[in-house]
This record gives sequence, structure tokens and C-alpha cells, in this order.
Amino acid sequence: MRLDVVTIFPDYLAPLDLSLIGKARRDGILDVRVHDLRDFAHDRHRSVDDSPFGGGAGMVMTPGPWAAALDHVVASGPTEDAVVPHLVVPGPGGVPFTQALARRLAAEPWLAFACGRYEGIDERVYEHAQERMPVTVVSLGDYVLNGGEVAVLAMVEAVGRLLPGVVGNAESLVEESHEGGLLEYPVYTRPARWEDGGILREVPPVLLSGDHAAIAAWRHEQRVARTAARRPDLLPASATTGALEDLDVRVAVPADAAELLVLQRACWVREGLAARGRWVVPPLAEEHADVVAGLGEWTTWVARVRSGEGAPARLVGAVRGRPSPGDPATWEVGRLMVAPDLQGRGLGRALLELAESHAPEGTTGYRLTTGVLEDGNQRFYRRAGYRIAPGEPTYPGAVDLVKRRRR
Ligand code: JD8
Repeated sequence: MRLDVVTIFPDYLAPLDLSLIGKARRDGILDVRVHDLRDFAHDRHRSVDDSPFGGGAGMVMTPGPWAAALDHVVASGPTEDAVVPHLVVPGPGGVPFTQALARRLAAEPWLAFACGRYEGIDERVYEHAQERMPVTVVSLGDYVLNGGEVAVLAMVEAVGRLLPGVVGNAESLVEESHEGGLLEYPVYTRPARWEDGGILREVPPVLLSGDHAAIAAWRHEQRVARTAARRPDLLPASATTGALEDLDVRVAVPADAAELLVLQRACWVREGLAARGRWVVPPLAEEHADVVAGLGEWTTWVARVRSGEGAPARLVGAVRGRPSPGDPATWEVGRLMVAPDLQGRGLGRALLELAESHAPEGTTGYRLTTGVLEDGNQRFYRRAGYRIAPGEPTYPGAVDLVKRRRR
């Protein structure tokens, strides 16, 4: 793969001489060429910036040197596999740089990187470049750097290490974070028993067992737990879809009431807004004491993400059930809630089935209530076999749904 980098700070890219990327260059796997933008600035001061049109702080990089530098790079090709490079321009407003993007770029024979500085590069340079080669503006992350060089160092390493022959055992590329969505498992090496200033720290025994199946299972569990604790947004659907075993599900106790109150307010706020004061939405009208009282009148289950080291286990879902006060053959289900950021992954369905499964012998049907304006919820319950109940709903602004219990 050929990589060209244009910058006003060539020394910033010196780390690419080191370690695996440095070796890959010496092994001819990577052909990295760094160009000094000032070599393409031909005024007395070799200036590459000027004050911004329209005013404002800082300076903007002028188009002339950039156009000349990029044309020089293109003209110094083609490589045997590409006529022009794919130009990657780091910028805080770019598309997020991810492992998936790194994999896509690693499949390209020729990449060029334009490192901006100051307040950025004159916008016409992007037009100039787009007329000659593919251009992608890429951001390393949602924070502000002073220039593109650091981003290029990270991108070249993330892309370069994916090329065959760069990382010794390609096997290790497989089980990494962001490959397959789960974070990596904790790693240990000798000594198995570490004397740390009077504290004996031991390696998890399973890792010393030689039982590879048990080790693989433990490592997967650690990856799910860590991901759930640190990056629930990465959790593949499978991790929360119906897979309650990935979660810590228990019968709620008064100590859970505070978090339950927070979760129910978060899950019913949209319904509350829709009501616009026309009716009371009970979960929003409750205080902590009401939630505690509810734990006495219903059996409530809480689902927590089994968190990794030390991180508190997050309450991500709940549901409750009880024999209907007026008709014990009917099992009432209520307060089904899933943290808004985890909805749509099947956890709600799993919790509904959990509550239904606890209906006692003799139960002939289920009954629950949801918001009359909550079309999504009503569709969800219909998909679970519920139908609108005849007659007046349990409370204003609601609709009751019932389902016969199948034997
Ligand atoms: C390129 C100039 C500095 C940015 C005024 C600060 C990437 N994730 C990222 N954060 N910041 C950058 C980045 C910042 C750059 C340049 C990349 C060129 N600056 C500018 C706009 C606000 N100064 C980045 N990738």
C-alpha cells in the first residue's frame, strides 16, 4: 500500500518510522512518503496561511500550495494498482473514523492524507481535489485537535496493522475490541500470584485450568460484561435480545425503587408530553414512596447489565405482574420498561415473556394497560398477541389490552 502525507510538520510523522509500521515500511509492505507543504509555497516566506475572509480568529491555509502539493502527489503516481490516491482529510467535522472505515481504507492500494492546521484549509482546495480523486473528510473523534497530524498517525497505524504481514499473528486481530462489536477481555501474564505491596493479586483460576472451552466462555462473558458496562451502545442485538441470561434479573427490593422511579419517568416522559395535561400518566405522577408501595402490591423484576470490574450494574429494564385484584384468573402485567437507549433490541419482549411466565396455575389470560396515543407500544403488544379490551380503560388516556393464556 502507498501512503502519501502532506503536512507543514513532517517531523510529526516520525513515529511512523517506529515499531510495526516502521518494520512494514522496511519490509516493503507500506510505502509511506511525507511531503512538506512549504515546498510548494514559492513566496519569500514560503507562507501557507492568510487571514480569513469574513473576519474571525486565526488564519486559514491558502489554496495555492495545497493544490500544487496534491497535484504533485497525484503526478508522482500511478501505482501499479491505482491511478490516483483516495485523499483522506482529517477534520473535526468529518465522518467518524471507526474500525469498519479502517478496514475499508486498508483495502485501497493508495491513500493520501492532507494535514490541515490553523483554522483549516481554504474550502476551494476540497473542490480542486474532488475534481481529481476521491476525497473523504474523516474525524478521529468528538474533541478538537490543533491539526491533522495526530489523526493521520492514528489512521495510518489502524489501517497499516490490518495489512497482511504487518501484525505477526493475524489471529490476534480477530479477538480485538471493535472487531465483532464487543470490547476485549481482561488479559493476564506471569506471575499467577502477584505480591503487590502486601496485596496478593491472583489471576482468575479459569485461566490456569487448561480448559479451553471454559476459558473461551469466561472470556466471552467478560467481553459482554465489559461492553455492557462501558459501551452499551456497542452491544450487538444478540446481547440483549431475549437473552436475559446476559442480564442480572432479580425480583426488585425497596433499594431498587429510586432507580425504578428514574427509569419509569424516562420511559413515560414522551407519553406525558403527548397528554399535554389532558390526563394523568400514573408512572409520572408517582413519587419514591409510591414505587416502594408498588413493590408490595406487585411482583416486580428488575434487569441490570452484569457490569465489568467495579462499575455499578445499570438498571436497564423492569416489569411487574400480579393476579388482577378483581379477577384472580387474570394475570395483570405492568410497568414494562426498557432504558430508551436500549429499546428496539428485544429486551422488552423478553421481559414481557418473563412476567407472563410467572402467572400462576389457573391463570386464563393476561391484561395490561398502555397509553392510548402510544401506537408503537400498542403495535408491540399486538405482535405479542394482545388485543384491545372491550369496555372502559383502567384510566383516562389509556387503552387496556388482553390476551388469552394458551395452554
Ligand atoms: C484537522 C486544523 C484545528 C479545527 C479550529 C482548532 C480530526 N477529531 C479531530 N479534532 N480536531 C481535528 C482536526 C483539527 C484541525 C485540523 C483535524 C486542521 N485543525 C482547527 C477547527 C477549529 N482549529 C480532528 N481528524
